[in-house]
Amino acid sequence: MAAVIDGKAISAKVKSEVRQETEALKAKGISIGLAVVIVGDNPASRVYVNNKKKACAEVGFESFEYALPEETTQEELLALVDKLNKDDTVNGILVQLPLPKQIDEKAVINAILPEKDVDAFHPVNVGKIMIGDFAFLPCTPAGVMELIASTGVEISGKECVVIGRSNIVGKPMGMLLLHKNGTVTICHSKTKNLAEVCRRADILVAAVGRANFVTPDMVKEGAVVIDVGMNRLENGKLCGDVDYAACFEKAGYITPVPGGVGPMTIAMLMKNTLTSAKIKNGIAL
Ligand code: L34
Repeated sequence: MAAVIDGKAISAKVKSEVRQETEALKAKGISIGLAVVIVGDNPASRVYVNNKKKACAEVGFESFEYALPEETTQEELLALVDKLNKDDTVNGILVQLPLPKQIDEKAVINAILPEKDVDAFHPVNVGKIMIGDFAFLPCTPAGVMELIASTGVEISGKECVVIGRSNIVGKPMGMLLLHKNGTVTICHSKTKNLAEVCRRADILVAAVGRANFVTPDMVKEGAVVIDVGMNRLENGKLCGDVDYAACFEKAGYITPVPGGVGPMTIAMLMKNTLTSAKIKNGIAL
Protein backbone atom coordinates (compact mmCIF):
# COMPACT_ATOMS: atom_id res chain seq x y z
CA MET A 1 0.00 0.00 0.00
CA ALA A 2 1.32 3.41 -0.98
CA ALA A 3 2.00 6.41 1.19
CA VAL A 4 0.27 9.46 -0.28
CA ILE A 5 2.59 12.38 -1.09
CA ASP A 6 0.78 15.48 0.10
CA GLY A 7 1.48 18.16 -2.51
CA LYS A 8 -0.73 20.66 -0.75
CA ALA A 9 1.21 20.42 2.51
CA ILE A 10 4.60 20.48 0.80
CA SER A 11 3.61 23.46 -1.34
CA ALA A 12 2.44 25.28 1.78
CA LYS A 13 5.87 24.75 3.31
CA VAL A 14 7.65 26.10 0.21
CA LYS A 15 5.33 29.11 0.12
CA SER A 16 5.90 29.86 3.79
CA GLU A 17 9.67 29.86 3.20
CA VAL A 18 9.17 32.23 0.26
CA ARG A 19 6.96 34.42 2.43
CA GLN A 20 9.61 34.72 5.13
CA GLU A 21 12.27 35.74 2.64
CA THR A 22 9.86 38.16 0.97
CA GLU A 23 9.18 39.84 4.33
CA ALA A 24 12.90 40.17 4.96
CA LEU A 25 13.33 41.83 1.55
CA LYS A 26 10.38 44.15 2.22
CA ALA A 27 12.11 45.29 5.41
CA LYS A 28 14.97 46.40 3.14
CA GLY A 29 12.56 48.27 0.89
CA ILE A 30 12.47 45.64 -1.86
CA SER A 31 9.06 44.55 -3.11
CA ILE A 32 8.42 41.71 -5.53
CA GLY A 33 6.00 41.67 -8.44
CA LEU A 34 4.76 38.94 -10.78
CA ALA A 35 2.92 39.73 -14.01
CA VAL A 36 0.48 37.01 -15.06
CA VAL A 37 -0.83 37.17 -18.62
CA ILE A 38 -3.80 35.13 -19.77
CA VAL A 39 -5.17 35.29 -23.30
CA GLY A 40 -8.70 34.07 -24.01
CA ASP A 41 -11.02 32.19 -21.73
CA ASN A 42 -9.80 28.63 -21.43
CA PRO A 43 -11.55 27.61 -18.19
CA ALA A 44 -8.64 25.45 -16.96
CA SER A 45 -6.15 28.27 -17.56
CA ARG A 46 -8.48 30.59 -15.67
CA VAL A 47 -8.37 28.26 -12.62
CA TYR A 48 -4.57 27.96 -12.73
CA VAL A 49 -4.05 31.70 -13.13
CA ASN A 50 -6.41 32.40 -10.22
CA ASN A 51 -4.43 29.94 -8.10
CA LYS A 52 -1.23 31.79 -9.06
CA LYS A 53 -2.68 35.15 -8.07
CA LYS A 54 -3.84 33.68 -4.75
CA ALA A 55 -0.35 32.32 -4.12
CA CYS A 56 1.17 35.76 -4.82
CA ALA A 57 -1.05 37.24 -2.12
CA GLU A 58 -0.09 34.45 0.28
CA VAL A 59 3.65 35.01 -0.09
CA GLY A 60 3.45 38.80 -0.16
CA PHE A 61 4.10 39.50 -3.84
CA GLU A 62 2.28 42.06 -5.89
CA SER A 63 0.52 40.42 -8.81
CA PHE A 64 -0.36 42.22 -12.01
CA GLU A 65 -2.96 40.42 -14.07
CA TYR A 66 -3.39 41.05 -17.78
CA ALA A 67 -6.46 39.25 -19.09
CA LEU A 68 -6.52 39.73 -22.85
CA PRO A 69 -9.34 38.75 -25.22
CA GLU A 70 -9.23 35.57 -27.29
CA GLU A 71 -8.72 37.56 -30.53
CA THR A 72 -5.56 39.33 -29.27
CA THR A 73 -2.94 39.52 -32.02
CA GLN A 74 0.66 38.42 -31.65
CA GLU A 75 1.79 42.04 -32.07
CA GLU A 76 -0.42 43.14 -29.18
CA LEU A 77 0.88 40.40 -26.92
CA LEU A 78 4.51 41.10 -27.88
CA ALA A 79 3.95 44.79 -27.12
CA LEU A 80 2.71 43.87 -23.65
CA VAL A 81 5.71 41.59 -23.04
CA ASP A 82 7.99 44.42 -24.12
CA LYS A 83 6.31 46.78 -21.67
CA LEU A 84 6.64 44.24 -18.83
CA ASN A 85 10.30 43.60 -19.72
CA LYS A 86 10.96 47.30 -19.15
CA ASP A 87 8.83 47.62 -16.01
CA ASP A 88 11.01 47.74 -12.90
CA THR A 89 8.22 46.63 -10.58
CA VAL A 90 7.88 43.35 -12.51
CA ASN A 91 10.34 40.65 -11.43
CA GLY A 92 8.65 37.78 -13.21
CA ILE A 93 6.57 37.46 -16.38
CA LEU A 94 4.31 34.50 -16.87
CA VAL A 95 2.32 34.07 -20.06
CA GLN A 96 -0.08 31.22 -19.39
CA LEU A 97 -0.06 28.52 -22.07
CA PRO A 98 -1.70 27.40 -24.29
CA LEU A 99 -2.18 30.56 -26.37
CA PRO A 100 -4.86 31.03 -29.06
CA LYS A 101 -3.84 29.64 -32.46
CA GLN A 102 -3.13 33.00 -34.14
CA ILE A 103 -0.24 33.51 -31.70
CA ASP A 104 3.14 31.82 -32.09
CA GLU A 105 4.04 30.61 -28.59
CA LYS A 106 7.71 30.38 -29.44
CA ALA A 107 7.88 34.04 -30.50
CA VAL A 108 6.27 35.07 -27.21
CA ILE A 109 8.56 32.92 -25.06
CA ASN A 110 11.61 34.22 -26.94
CA ALA A 111 10.51 37.81 -26.28
CA ILE A 112 10.50 37.49 -22.48
CA LEU A 113 13.74 38.66 -20.89
CA PRO A 114 15.51 35.51 -19.62
CA GLU A 115 15.99 37.12 -16.18
CA LYS A 116 12.22 37.61 -15.88
CA ASP A 117 11.35 34.22 -17.39
CA VAL A 118 10.12 32.58 -14.18
CA ASP A 119 8.74 29.62 -16.16
CA ALA A 120 12.25 28.86 -17.45
CA PHE A 121 10.85 28.34 -20.97
CA HIS A 122 13.20 30.77 -22.77
CA PRO A 123 15.94 29.00 -24.80
CA VAL A 124 18.63 30.65 -22.67
CA ASN A 125 17.15 29.18 -19.49
CA VAL A 126 16.48 25.83 -21.17
CA GLY A 127 20.15 25.75 -22.22
CA LYS A 128 21.26 26.56 -18.69
CA ILE A 129 19.20 23.69 -17.35
CA MET A 130 20.90 21.37 -19.84
CA ILE A 131 24.38 22.26 -18.51
CA GLY A 132 23.32 22.37 -14.87
CA ASP A 133 23.98 26.09 -14.45
CA PHE A 134 20.55 27.36 -13.57
CA ALA A 135 18.87 29.96 -11.40
CA PHE A 136 15.31 29.13 -12.47
CA LEU A 137 14.08 25.60 -12.62
CA PRO A 138 10.99 24.91 -14.73
CA CYS A 139 8.15 25.00 -12.21
CA THR A 140 6.49 21.62 -12.73
CA PRO A 141 9.67 19.49 -12.87
CA ALA A 142 11.13 21.44 -9.93
CA GLY A 143 7.95 20.75 -7.98
CA VAL A 144 8.21 17.06 -8.80
CA MET A 145 11.78 17.04 -7.47
CA GLU A 146 10.53 18.46 -4.17
CA LEU A 147 7.82 15.80 -3.99
CA ILE A 148 10.37 13.04 -4.58
CA ALA A 149 12.70 14.58 -1.96
CA SER A 150 9.85 14.52 0.57
CA THR A 151 9.72 10.71 0.38
CA GLY A 152 13.35 10.38 1.47
CA VAL A 153 13.95 8.07 -1.51
CA GLU A 154 17.42 8.68 -2.91
CA ILE A 155 17.49 9.41 -6.68
CA SER A 156 21.18 8.68 -7.24
CA GLY A 157 21.69 5.41 -9.10
CA LYS A 158 17.96 4.71 -9.38
CA GLU A 159 16.00 3.83 -12.49
CA CYS A 160 13.90 6.90 -13.32
CA VAL A 161 11.32 6.67 -16.09
CA VAL A 162 9.51 9.73 -17.43
CA ILE A 163 6.52 9.17 -19.69
CA GLY A 164 6.14 12.16 -22.02
CA ARG A 165 8.74 14.33 -23.76
CA SER A 166 7.21 17.80 -23.82
CA ASN A 167 9.48 20.83 -23.62
CA ILE A 168 7.58 22.00 -20.55
CA VAL A 169 7.63 18.82 -18.47
CA GLY A 170 9.11 15.61 -19.88
CA LYS A 171 12.45 16.87 -21.23
CA PRO A 172 13.42 19.16 -18.31
CA MET A 173 12.14 16.51 -15.88
CA GLY A 174 14.57 13.99 -17.34
CA MET A 175 17.37 16.56 -17.03
CA LEU A 176 16.71 17.32 -13.36
CA LEU A 177 16.62 13.62 -12.51
CA LEU A 178 19.88 13.18 -14.45
CA HIS A 179 21.51 16.02 -12.49
CA LYS A 180 20.66 14.04 -9.33
CA ASN A 181 22.42 11.00 -10.84
CA GLY A 182 19.30 9.05 -11.75
CA THR A 183 19.48 6.61 -14.65
CA VAL A 184 16.89 8.27 -16.84
CA THR A 185 14.64 6.89 -19.56
CA ILE A 186 12.21 9.17 -21.37
CA CYS A 187 9.32 7.32 -22.99
CA HIS A 188 6.93 8.56 -25.67
CA SER A 189 4.36 7.38 -28.17
CA LYS A 190 6.93 5.42 -30.21
CA THR A 191 8.43 3.61 -27.23
CA LYS A 192 8.29 -0.16 -27.59
CA ASN A 193 7.26 -2.33 -24.64
CA LEU A 194 6.22 0.71 -22.62
CA ALA A 195 4.83 -1.30 -19.71
CA GLU A 196 8.05 -3.26 -19.43
CA VAL A 197 10.18 -0.09 -19.45
CA CYS A 198 7.97 1.56 -16.84
CA ARG A 199 8.10 -1.53 -14.64
CA ARG A 200 11.86 -1.01 -14.27
CA ALA A 201 11.29 2.37 -12.65
CA ASP A 202 12.08 3.03 -9.01
CA ILE A 203 10.77 6.51 -9.77
CA LEU A 204 8.02 6.84 -12.37
CA VAL A 205 6.85 10.27 -13.57
CA ALA A 206 3.75 10.33 -15.77
CA ALA A 207 3.31 13.41 -17.97
CA VAL A 208 1.35 12.10 -20.96
CA GLY A 209 -1.92 13.98 -20.75
CA ARG A 210 -4.13 10.87 -20.94
CA ALA A 211 -6.48 9.98 -18.15
CA ASN A 212 -5.66 6.77 -16.25
CA PHE A 213 -2.87 5.90 -18.72
CA VAL A 214 -0.63 4.28 -16.10
CA THR A 215 -2.00 0.96 -14.92
CA PRO A 216 -0.64 -1.38 -12.21
CA ASP A 217 1.14 -3.63 -14.74
CA MET A 218 3.40 -0.62 -15.46
CA VAL A 219 4.35 -0.05 -11.84
CA LYS A 220 7.16 -1.75 -9.93
CA GLU A 221 6.28 -2.85 -6.41
CA GLY A 222 7.20 -0.04 -4.00
CA ALA A 223 7.99 2.56 -6.70
CA VAL A 224 7.59 6.33 -6.28
CA VAL A 225 4.79 7.27 -8.69
CA ILE A 226 4.38 10.94 -9.59
CA ASP A 227 1.34 12.01 -11.59
CA VAL A 228 1.73 15.24 -13.58
CA GLY A 229 -1.52 14.69 -15.49
CA MET A 230 -4.34 17.21 -15.30
CA ASN A 231 -7.12 15.73 -17.44
CA ARG A 232 -10.68 16.94 -17.29
CA LEU A 233 -13.23 14.18 -17.82
CA GLU A 234 -16.58 14.80 -19.48
CA ASN A 235 -18.29 14.83 -16.08
CA GLY A 236 -16.02 17.74 -15.13
CA LYS A 237 -13.94 15.61 -12.77
CA LEU A 238 -10.19 16.18 -12.68
CA CYS A 239 -8.19 13.04 -13.34
CA GLY A 240 -4.46 12.30 -13.50
CA ASP A 241 -2.43 10.19 -15.93
CA VAL A 242 -2.21 7.45 -13.33
CA ASP A 243 -5.05 5.08 -12.48
CA TYR A 244 -4.71 6.08 -8.84
CA ALA A 245 -7.07 3.60 -7.23
CA ALA A 246 -5.57 0.66 -9.11
CA CYS A 247 -1.90 1.68 -8.65
CA PHE A 248 -2.28 2.67 -4.99
CA GLU A 249 -1.72 -0.88 -3.71
CA LYS A 250 1.43 -1.45 -5.74
CA ALA A 251 3.25 1.87 -5.42
CA GLY A 252 5.40 2.76 -2.43
CA TYR A 253 4.54 6.44 -2.72
CA ILE A 254 1.99 8.12 -4.95
CA THR A 255 0.76 11.66 -5.67
CA PRO A 256 -2.97 12.42 -5.86
CA VAL A 257 -4.67 14.62 -8.48
CA PRO A 258 -5.68 17.22 -7.41
CA GLY A 259 -3.43 18.05 -4.49
CA GLY A 260 -0.18 16.62 -5.87
CA VAL A 261 1.96 18.21 -8.56
CA GLY A 262 -0.43 21.13 -9.36
CA PRO A 263 0.07 23.07 -6.11
CA MET A 264 3.84 22.45 -6.34
CA THR A 265 4.00 24.04 -9.81
CA ILE A 266 2.61 27.19 -8.27
CA ALA A 267 4.86 27.09 -5.20
CA MET A 268 7.95 26.78 -7.42
CA LEU A 269 6.74 29.72 -9.52
CA MET A 270 6.75 31.77 -6.32
CA LYS A 271 10.25 30.56 -5.56
CA ASN A 272 11.50 31.51 -9.04
CA THR A 273 9.98 34.97 -8.76
CA LEU A 274 11.74 35.46 -5.42
CA THR A 275 14.99 34.26 -7.01
CA SER A 276 14.57 36.76 -9.85
CA ALA A 277 14.16 39.61 -7.33
CA LYS A 278 17.17 38.43 -5.34
CA ILE A 279 19.40 38.33 -8.43
CA LYS A 280 18.22 41.77 -9.54
CA ASN A 281 19.05 43.22 -6.13
CA GLY A 282 22.40 41.45 -5.81
CA ILE A 283 21.29 39.25 -2.91
CA ALA A 284 22.96 35.85 -2.51
CA LEU A 285 20.72 32.93 -3.46
N1 L34 B 1 3.28 29.56 -18.89
N2 L34 B 1 1.70 27.87 -18.73
C1 L34 B 1 2.78 28.50 -18.23
N3 L34 B 1 3.37 28.10 -17.08
C2 L34 B 1 2.89 27.04 -16.40
O1 L34 B 1 3.51 26.59 -15.30
C3 L34 B 1 1.75 26.38 -16.88
N4 L34 B 1 1.15 25.32 -16.21
C4 L34 B 1 0.56 24.23 -16.98
C5 L34 B 1 -0.37 24.88 -18.01
N5 L34 B 1 0.15 26.09 -18.62
C6 L34 B 1 1.18 26.81 -18.09
C7 L34 B 1 0.47 25.46 -15.06
O2 L34 B 1 0.52 26.47 -14.36
C8 L34 B 1 -0.18 23.46 -15.91
N6 L34 B 1 -0.25 24.35 -14.77
C9 L34 B 1 -1.01 24.12 -13.60
C10 L34 B 1 -0.96 24.97 -12.51
C11 L34 B 1 -1.73 24.75 -11.37
C12 L34 B 1 -2.55 23.67 -11.30
C13 L34 B 1 -2.58 22.80 -12.37
C14 L34 B 1 -1.83 23.03 -13.51
C15 L34 B 1 -3.37 23.47 -10.09
O3 L34 B 1 -3.57 24.39 -9.31
N7 L34 B 1 -3.94 22.26 -9.88
C16 L34 B 1 -4.79 21.94 -8.76
C17 L34 B 1 -6.22 21.69 -9.19
C18 L34 B 1 -6.82 22.79 -9.95
C19 L34 B 1 -8.23 22.48 -10.40
O4 L34 B 1 -9.09 22.24 -9.55
O5 L34 B 1 -8.47 22.46 -11.61
C20 L34 B 1 -4.27 20.65 -8.11
O6 L34 B 1 -4.53 20.45 -6.93
O7 L34 B 1 -3.66 19.86 -8.82
